[in-house]
Amino acid sequence: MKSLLKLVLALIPVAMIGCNPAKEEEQAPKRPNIIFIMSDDHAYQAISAYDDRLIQTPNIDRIAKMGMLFTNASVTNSICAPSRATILTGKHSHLNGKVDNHFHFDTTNVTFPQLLQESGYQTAMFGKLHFGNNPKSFDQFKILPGQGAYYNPEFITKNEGNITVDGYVTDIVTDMTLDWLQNERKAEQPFMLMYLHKAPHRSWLMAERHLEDFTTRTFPEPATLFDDYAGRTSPAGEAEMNILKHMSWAGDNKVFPEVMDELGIPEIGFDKSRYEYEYSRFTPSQEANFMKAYSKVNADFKKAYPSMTDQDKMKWKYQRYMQDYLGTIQAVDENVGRLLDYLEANDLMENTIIVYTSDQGFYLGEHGWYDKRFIYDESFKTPLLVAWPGQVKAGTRSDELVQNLDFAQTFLEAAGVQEPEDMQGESLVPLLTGQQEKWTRDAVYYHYYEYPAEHMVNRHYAIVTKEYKLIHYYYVEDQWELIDRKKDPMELRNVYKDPAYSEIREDLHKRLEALRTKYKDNSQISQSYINDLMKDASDGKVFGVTKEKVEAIKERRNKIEQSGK
Ligand code: SGN
Ligand code: CA
Repeated sequence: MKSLLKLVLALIPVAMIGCNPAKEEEQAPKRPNIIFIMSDDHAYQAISAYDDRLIQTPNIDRIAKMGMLFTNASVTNSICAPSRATILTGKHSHLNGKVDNHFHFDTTNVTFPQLLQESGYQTAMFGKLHFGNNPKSFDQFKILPGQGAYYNPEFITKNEGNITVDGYVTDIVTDMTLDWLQNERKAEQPFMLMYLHKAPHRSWLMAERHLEDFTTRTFPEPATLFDDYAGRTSPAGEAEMNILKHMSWAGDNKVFPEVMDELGIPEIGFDKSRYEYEYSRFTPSQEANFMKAYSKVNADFKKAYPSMTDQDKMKWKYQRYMQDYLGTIQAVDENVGRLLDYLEANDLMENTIIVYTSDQGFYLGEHGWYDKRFIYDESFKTPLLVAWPGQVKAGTRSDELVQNLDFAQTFLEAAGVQEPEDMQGESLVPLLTGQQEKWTRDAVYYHYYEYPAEHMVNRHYAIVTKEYKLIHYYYVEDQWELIDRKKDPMELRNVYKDPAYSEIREDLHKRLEALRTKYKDNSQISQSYINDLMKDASDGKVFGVTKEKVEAIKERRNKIEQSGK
């Protein structure tokens, strides 16, 4: 029945040819437009619809007010390009092949925009893709090369070659989006628009208009800012994403190099080429505004630094981090507001699905961290807000275990297009439209691969239920973690060896194996993805991975192999 409906809907554009459009509209349901808004590294802790302790995001919150907010949305692999590949293909990383940021996306993959375009949708993409190649099946695109830049950024475009646009990236991506809606959108076709922000990605350069306000704000600290990583297996303590130990004083915290020299502060965690790429792009007047705002910050820091303890430094860096990170989000929120206003003013709200999400979550000082990659909640989960006026009840919430894996099938079902059999997600349409009883998922699967790499987060895979996480750290480790999500929401205690959990542990092991079978993952496939990254790391081609680190990894690998695991 469902397939028949899909077939009928899919045939609509063909059937419409030569028909009286007015009559047609009366007879056939109009296929919805789809606007997919995604930011880069936007933590749900930094959206006021989830948590209003850090920032107010009234415009993003409008989407939640109009529709549904998901409290348990997660990603299958918490890193940028792999998340995007999963979104587009509806497949886990090991099947679409994009397991890390390092290698290019395989464009022979079938993607949902391709299927929508073939079925009569007009498609457009603006902003960050990060694939190493161009998006396929888009009628229009203007994308940032790689990570892109915050100021006066370059774009790779479908029709104009490579261009550089003056201004601030979040505003520009929105200008391009609105311009497309106004001037290129075809009224006779439904559209699928991907509006993809670079912000709030590192190195957190906010718009000039927010500098004064945000560089003087103070934010509450998370309870686990001083986590000592005891109580878990070794990967948490080995990761290089601690705010005090790894966040760069200059590139991230905006301490002027001359101040660092004067105070004798050695730089840490610093990718000089990225810093230069971002900071060399300012116009003189942009630079002057930056200097003005950060001169005050630097002057205060210079006075305070000599008497600062490590604890004080951590607190100071956390505040600096939050000021800049949240400053970039203020512009995202304003620009989402511009888009929503446009849709309202142009009668486009009624038949449009609007999604707001991030490519993954992010640590805002929890566990002392920034960045993502781990399966602990702040980076495993991701914000997800969906409006679809007329279909989704306003102001609703869902705590179901949904994933970025589900978008492709959700959009295909909404558009009445048959999903390919090998897609691995589940359409969210039942949850969105109040048919909760059709949703049966009780666990999700996760697999992170990018190691060795910047931040040095070990490879791991896991099963997550509403109550537990069972995590296997493998490759340079062979360690298991069991987290009781209800009793230990801050995820500080591994209870894997606690006899009180033995039955739960055994049950989760079985369910994890069943999930790996269901999703067609196994250790042979993982192994096939290990060698290429290790080779590039050995050749010095992976940022943050020194020769010494490679040697240490090889040694640990030998031990594991000798033990037969
Ligand atoms: C850059 C960042 C890292 C970040 C990766 C991946 N360093 O390399 O901190 O983990 O991107 O981010 S930076 O100094 O260059 O900003 S992702 O969102 O693209 O996956
Ligand atoms: Ca990201």
